[in-house]
Amino acid sequence: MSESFKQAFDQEGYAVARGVFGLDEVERLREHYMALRKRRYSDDVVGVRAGDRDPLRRYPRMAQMHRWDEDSLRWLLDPRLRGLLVDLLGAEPFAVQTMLYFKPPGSRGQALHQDNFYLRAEPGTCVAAWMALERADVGNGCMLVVPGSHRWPILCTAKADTKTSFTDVTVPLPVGPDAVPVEMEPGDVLFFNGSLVHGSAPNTTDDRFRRALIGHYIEGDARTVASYYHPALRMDGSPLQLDVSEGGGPCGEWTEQGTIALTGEQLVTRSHE
Ligand SMILES: O=C(O)CCC(=O)C(=O)O
Repeated sequence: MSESFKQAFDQEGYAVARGVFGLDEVERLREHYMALRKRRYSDDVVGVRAGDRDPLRRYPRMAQMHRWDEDSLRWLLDPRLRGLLVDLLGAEPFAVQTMLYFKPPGSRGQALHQDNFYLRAEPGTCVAAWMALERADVGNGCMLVVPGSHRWPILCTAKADTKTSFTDVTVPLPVGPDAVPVEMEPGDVLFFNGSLVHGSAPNTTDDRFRRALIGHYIEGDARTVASYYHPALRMDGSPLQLDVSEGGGPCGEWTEQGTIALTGEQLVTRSHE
C-alpha cells in the first residue's frame, strides 16, 4: 500500500485502490449477481416487481447476501480487502454487511448520508469497501463524497428529494464543502470512513448499469453495532459476539418515487411498501 493511499484516507476520509480485483473476476461477479437477482429469496430487502416503471423496482439492491451466498462471503472476507483494511485502520476489521447495487439506466441515486448513522458501530466507526463492477462515472451516477466530512459528527437528518433518491433522508450540507464525484473502473475499490458524507446522483444514461458490490466493516475495537448487522464476522469467517447498539438499521430505507414540496417546512409525499 502506498503512503499516499493511507494519507488520503486519513485526511479526506476516503481513498480509491485501483485494480484490486481483475476484470475476469469482476465480470464473473457481475454475471453471478444478475443471475441471483432473478431468484426469489426470503429476506430480500425490497423485492423485484418485474415490468415496473421504476428501474429500481425491476433491479432493487440486495443486502446481506453473504449470509446465504458463498461467493458473497468469499468476497467480503477476501485477503486483498482485509490487507488494505488492516493497513488503513491499523487493526483487524470485522465484517458486518454485503450489498449489491444494480442502478440500471434511468434509476434514482441515494441521497447524501453517513453510514454510521445506520450501523452505530461504537467506539470508533464503520468502513465501507465499495467495488465498481463496471465503469462508474458522472453519467451513470458514480459515488459522490464530501472530502474531510469524516471529521464531522453524525448529523441530524432532513427529508431527501425522492425524485432523485431512493431513500428519503439526507444530511443537509453546511455551507462550504461540496460533494465531489469519484470515477472508477471495474475492480477499483473505494474505501471510506463511516462518518464520511456520501451518496450518488441518478443514472442519467439510457444504456449503462452502474453495478457495485459493497462490504461494510467495523473497526476492531468496536464493541457494539446495530442489531441488523449481527452476527459480525472475523476475517477468518468465525462469528463474533458484540453488543447491540440502540437504533440504526439497514443503510437507507427504500422509498417509492415521490414528490417534494418545499412550502414552509419540507413535506414529502411518498408511499412506503
Ligand atoms: O452506491 C451508491 O449509490 C450508494 C452506496 C452507499 O451509499 C453506501 O455504500 O453506503
